[in-house]
Amino acid sequence: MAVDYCRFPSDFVWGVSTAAYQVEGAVAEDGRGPSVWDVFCRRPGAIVNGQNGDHACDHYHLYKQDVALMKAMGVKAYRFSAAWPRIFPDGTGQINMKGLDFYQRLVDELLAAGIQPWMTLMHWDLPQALEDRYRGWESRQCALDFAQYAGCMASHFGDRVAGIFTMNEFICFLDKGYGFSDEPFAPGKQTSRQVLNQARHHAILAHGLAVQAIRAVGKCRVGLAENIPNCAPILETPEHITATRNALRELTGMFLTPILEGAYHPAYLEKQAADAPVFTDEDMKIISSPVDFVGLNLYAPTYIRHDSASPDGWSIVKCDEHYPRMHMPWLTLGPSITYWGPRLVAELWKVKSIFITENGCAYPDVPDADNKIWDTARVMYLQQHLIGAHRAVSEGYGLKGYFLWSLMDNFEWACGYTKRFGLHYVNYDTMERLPKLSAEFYSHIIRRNALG
Ligand code: GBH
Repeated sequence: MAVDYCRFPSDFVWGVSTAAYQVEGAVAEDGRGPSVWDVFCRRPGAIVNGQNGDHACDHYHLYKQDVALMKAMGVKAYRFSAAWPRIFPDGTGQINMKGLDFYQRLVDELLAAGIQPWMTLMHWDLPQALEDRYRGWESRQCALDFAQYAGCMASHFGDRVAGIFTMNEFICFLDKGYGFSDEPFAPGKQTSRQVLNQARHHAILAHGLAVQAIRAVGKCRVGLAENIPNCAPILETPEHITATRNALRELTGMFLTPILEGAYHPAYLEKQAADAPVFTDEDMKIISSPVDFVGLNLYAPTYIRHDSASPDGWSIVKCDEHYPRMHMPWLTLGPSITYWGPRLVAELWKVKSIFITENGCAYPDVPDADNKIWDTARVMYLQQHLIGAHRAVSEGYGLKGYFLWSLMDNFEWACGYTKRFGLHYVNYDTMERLPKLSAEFYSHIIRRNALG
């Protein structure tokens, strides 16, 4: 008799994730307004091969098929994002009912299939109107407008979705969009440290105001999805573990730390000095409005060691060019992050309910002569990360669910369609979806609710 290897609790949430701009397409349909990504993709050199999300996976039209793919795998939850410019084409003002209807149809389809809908409100596709009107997150008004959008979504979907994530990954629409990365993202502008820090403040304030707006409607659970630096100790000794905990708290000192503690990390304010954001005590109270859960997007490790020579007591151990990685320059392989992420967040901030909201990898998949994709490397990546997740569950660190990135290959931002993260291979000429070996692997795990 086979013995179960790493059994999960019966209510563990097995899900898959996507994001609006990466899968929907139909960018000019049913009254959707442009987002900063639509405009950024038009900029020469911004995206590999000059690609864009105009058609993406055509999920806007093929969503029924996509829900059927999830159902076939036995997936229990779908985390998708709503496109703000579909709901408010102008950023604010008049609701576009046709945009709202799309998400109602999608949610109908999910509920009919017995799949929990989880909605993200902001996965980087800010309405271009707000960039034009007041330079997006540079303006405090953006936080107020986001809260209004959040309240609107909660009133229409609050009693139909399992949970709402306000924001996905602050750094990607702030630092990377405001000139502080080698790989720029939309809106692709060059700003100063001070402008960036103030925009970061407005974005976490927007999160807090959105939590309050969603609570005011009173129907659903709310949290956020963040890509904290995935700190893991170089060895599991008490001193390296303590160093790692301190490192995480400081490295996310401008995002998750203030959200969960109500104050910026002192080292952040100190290091930014004259460029530090301007804020009030009242802002910090709003920012730290209690959340029901924290979502972690976990891909690649940041190794930390205890370092008595450093003023902080820790330092980062870099992965060099020989270190194993998947098909993205930054995607180094460190599967213990699915353990350390939940554990450190639970220890630092006493968070009781944690979700891994993204985990997955790119691989240059090619269908064979029989149209099969034997993505053994992705299966290996997932298998190893699920061992870490199981360890977090079994040691009681509040890990309630796992959303795999992604249901299918999709528009991988600045990399266009050249990077494939899906459990399903998408043929972009025909829009056909082919389940890869990894889809079968994930389905098997979900059905057994165990790793073996
Ligand atoms: C997720 O972001 C996104 O939520 C999702 O939309 C995306 O498709 C998926 O990952 C795969 O990329 O630029 O050198 O600072 C995680 C992406 C990767 C963003 C690491 C920040 C830091 C590398 N993160 N990246 S660098």
